[in-house]
Amino acid sequence: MTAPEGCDEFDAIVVGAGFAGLYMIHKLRGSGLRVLGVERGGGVGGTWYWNRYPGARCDVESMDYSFGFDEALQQEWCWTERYATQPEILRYLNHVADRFDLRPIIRFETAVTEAHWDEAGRRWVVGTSSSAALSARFLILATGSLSAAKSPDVPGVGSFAGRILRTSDWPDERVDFSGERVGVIGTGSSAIQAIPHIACSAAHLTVFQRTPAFTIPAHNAPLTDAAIAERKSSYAAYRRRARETSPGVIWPSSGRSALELDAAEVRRVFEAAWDYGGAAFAAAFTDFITDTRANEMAADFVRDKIRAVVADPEVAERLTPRGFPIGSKRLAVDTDYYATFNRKNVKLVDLRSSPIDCIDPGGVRTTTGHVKLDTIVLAIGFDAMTGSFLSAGVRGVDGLSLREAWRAGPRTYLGLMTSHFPNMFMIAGPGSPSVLSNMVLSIEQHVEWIGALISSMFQAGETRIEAKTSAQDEWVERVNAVAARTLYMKGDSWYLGANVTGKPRVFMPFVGGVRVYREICESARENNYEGFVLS
Ligand code: NA7
Repeated sequence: MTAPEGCDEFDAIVVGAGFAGLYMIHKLRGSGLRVLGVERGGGVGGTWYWNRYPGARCDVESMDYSFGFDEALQQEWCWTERYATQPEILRYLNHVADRFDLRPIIRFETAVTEAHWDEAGRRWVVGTSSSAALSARFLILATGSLSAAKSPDVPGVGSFAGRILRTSDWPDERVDFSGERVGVIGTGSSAIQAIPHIACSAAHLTVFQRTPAFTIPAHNAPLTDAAIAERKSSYAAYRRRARETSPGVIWPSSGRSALELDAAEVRRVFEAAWDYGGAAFAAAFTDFITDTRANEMAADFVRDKIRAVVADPEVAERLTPRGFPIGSKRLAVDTDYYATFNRKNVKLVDLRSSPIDCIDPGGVRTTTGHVKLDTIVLAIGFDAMTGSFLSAGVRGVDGLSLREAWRAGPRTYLGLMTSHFPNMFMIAGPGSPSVLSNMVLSIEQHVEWIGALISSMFQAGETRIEAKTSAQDEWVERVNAVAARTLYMKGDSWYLGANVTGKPRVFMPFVGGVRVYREICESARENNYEGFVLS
């Protein structure tokens, strides 16, 4: 496919204006390139633009989950809480967009409908929902890992006479649940954050749970001036240290195997991790996600906590996760989740023992009864890590579609490029640390690597880069080999694509850690972009 005459031409088109897109646009424009951002939302924010449900919060601490690339930015912005709410993150991203004057080069409410590689012109020709075709030398998909919502796979969902809300596309205005009977379907991270809020405002809440999740209390609190000042006094050094860790955040850890200590010592370490709060619980012992016995100790500790918090032993039992390693499905971070089930207006329906038959006009019918509802909240998750890339309608060399190339699961080199798709980069793509790391830190690393490469290609007059199939094959094998040494393979998680019917079961993130990953990327660059063909 060639670019139609008169179409708008750019050096680079960046799809998405969340954390990844905003920084990529800023970076490329700073190198003197003509860049265009294309964003389907009406504003910046990406996942933080859409996921506006009550209680939405990041489960990485705010002073970590923010840009470190600009010292003035990180000094001037003041986070107010240990874990930032969705509105605060959205304010931050709007501030970033204004501070770097990015809005004028972003087309909002514009979805990419197709993108075809033009081999003769060595350009991408991009179709969008709102304008004539565009073309660019480089196409960068900054479309997010958790942005393509899973389609509702509950029979009869369209027949419901009441209101249906989705956590992944929440209305912009305040939603009033007062006096209502509300049902929430799903008990992943989004539901775990929303449920305590909805329970406080609805007359009655029914939670439909298929798989109970492990969740750790956030112990969220306002950030003190002293804590902010301390971090800011050496922010750059702190960020450097974070880049040397595995998850991209500095978490307290015993630095020991749980198997080395006696039961009382193990419990003391877990108690300290529980009191510290959040996903850092996974770092309490070094073998949390690699050793079955150590993992089971952690799981048992959390199960005891559930029993201690939930007053009704039967409800506690239904909320207790079993049958998969803790952490193999994403560890949730909550505020008052388990305690919410002590409220008189909250009921838990266990879909394992009474599955949903269908949704009908009046509510949800399970195999054991009917629950009348005014509003149903779907918190059923995402076609994670690949959905947003596949929905862009991308076709590479000889018209090969990305969907076809990834039919048996995503194949990338370093999570950055995929062979047969020249000049197309992904930010936080499958095969990179992405969702199993501090996303913002990983995004910065990708943007800087891609930015340096594109800029050097322009200087050298090079017009085409493609990942070698052999390098890609080796990388896919390595990603799988690292994952095979962990317990991640034993949970039916969205990391494995197991939440979407028919999706190939392939472990998608690189779990070797952000330090190792960065060193591999740096080494490829130093070796003349080893694994890529440049011309
Ligand atoms: P998740 O973590 O994928 O959770 C989705 C939840 O919805 C999970 O409990 C699912 O149960 C449940 N689900 C999905 N489909 C159905 C149907 N058809 N019937 C009943 N229950 C269903 O998505 P979230 O949005 O909560 O979180 C995604 C990430 O966003 C999160 O990890 C954070 O990083 C932010 P299942 O486990 O499949 O049995």
